[in-house]
Amino acid sequence: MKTRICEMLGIQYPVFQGAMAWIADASLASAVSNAGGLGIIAAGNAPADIVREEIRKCKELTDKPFGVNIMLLSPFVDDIVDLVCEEGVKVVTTGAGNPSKFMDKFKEHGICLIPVVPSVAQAKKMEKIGASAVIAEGMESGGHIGKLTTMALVPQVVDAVSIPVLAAGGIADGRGMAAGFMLGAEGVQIGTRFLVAEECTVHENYKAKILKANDIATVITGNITGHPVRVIKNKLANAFLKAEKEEMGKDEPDMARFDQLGTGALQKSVKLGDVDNGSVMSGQIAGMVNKEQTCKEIIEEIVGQFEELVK
Ligand code: TUI
Repeated sequence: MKTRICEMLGIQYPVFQGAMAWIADASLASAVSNAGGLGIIAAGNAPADIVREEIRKCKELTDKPFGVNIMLLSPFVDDIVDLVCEEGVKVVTTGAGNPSKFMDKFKEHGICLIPVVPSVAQAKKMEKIGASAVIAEGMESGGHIGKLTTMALVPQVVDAVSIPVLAAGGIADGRGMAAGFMLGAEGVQIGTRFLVAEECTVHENYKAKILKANDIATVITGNITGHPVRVIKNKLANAFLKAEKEEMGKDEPDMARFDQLGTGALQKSVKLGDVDNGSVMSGQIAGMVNKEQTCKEIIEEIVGQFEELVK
C-alpha cells in the first residue's frame, strides 16, 4: 500500500481523485485529501480567478496535500500555470495534451508534475522532461479519452519508464485498485465513484444519472473532432452521434456544428442539472457505482478491500 507515490507526496493512501472539469472543486478535493488520498481541483476551462478561489478554499478546508489539474486545451492554460506557481500548489496533474513547455516553470517552483498519458510514447517523453510520475489512463474513463484500455496501457507504460505509474480508467473498488497494482501501478486515480460522494457538489440530477447507469450506459462522442469524449447516452449524445455520421460522409465536414453542440454542455448538466441536453461525462464503471457515501467511506472501503485481496 505504501508506495513511492505516498512518500513523494506525503499522503496516506496512493489514491488520487480524478479531476472532473466544473465538478472537482475545493469541497471534493479537500474531503479526499482529509481522508488520506490526494484531492485534485480541476481547472477545466475555468478562468484563473475561479480556480484561485477554489485553491484558497481548499487550503482553508485541509492542511493535507492536494493537487490542481490543468486541462491543456483550456483557453486559460497560461494563466492557470502562473496561478499554481503563485499559490504554491505542490502537485499538478495535466490532461488532454503535452505539458512540456511549462516544465521549466513547474521545476522552478518545486511543483511535482504528474501528467496523464494515453500511450507509451507520451509516458517516455514525460519521464525525459522530468515528470515525477505518470497517470496511465485507459479509455474506460469518463471525459476525454485515449485509444487504449487500462489493462493494455498500464503494464506497457510500467515497463517503459522508471518513475511511478498510477492506473486510471475503470477503477472504482478494491478489486480495481488491486488489479492496477498487479499490472505494476503504484497508485490509482478514481473519478466516477467520487461523482456521487456526499462532498461532491455536482447537481443531484447528474448523481442520479450515475447511480442509475448500467454497464453499457456510456458512449464515445467526438471522434470526428479529434477529442473523443466518453459520456452517458442521452439526447445530446444521440444528437452528437447523428451529426458525426452525417458530417463523416461529406468532403468538407461542418466542424462548427460540433462546437455548437459541445459549448457549455458540461456546465448545463453539472450546474443546471439538465442531464438530457447537457454532457454527462462518466466512466464505464458507473454501472457499479450504486450508493452515495462520504469520501472517507469511499476511500476506506476501497483500501480495506484492496488490503484483504493482496493479503
Ligand atoms: O483530460 C482528460 N479528461 C478530460 S479533459 C475534459 S474537458 C474536455 N472537454 C471536451 C473536449 C476535450 C476536453 C474532460 N475529460 N483525461 C486525461 C487525458 N489526457 N486523456 C487523454 C489525454 C491525452 C491525450 C493526448 C494526454 C496527452 C496527449 O498527448 C498528445 C499530444 O499533444 O502530444
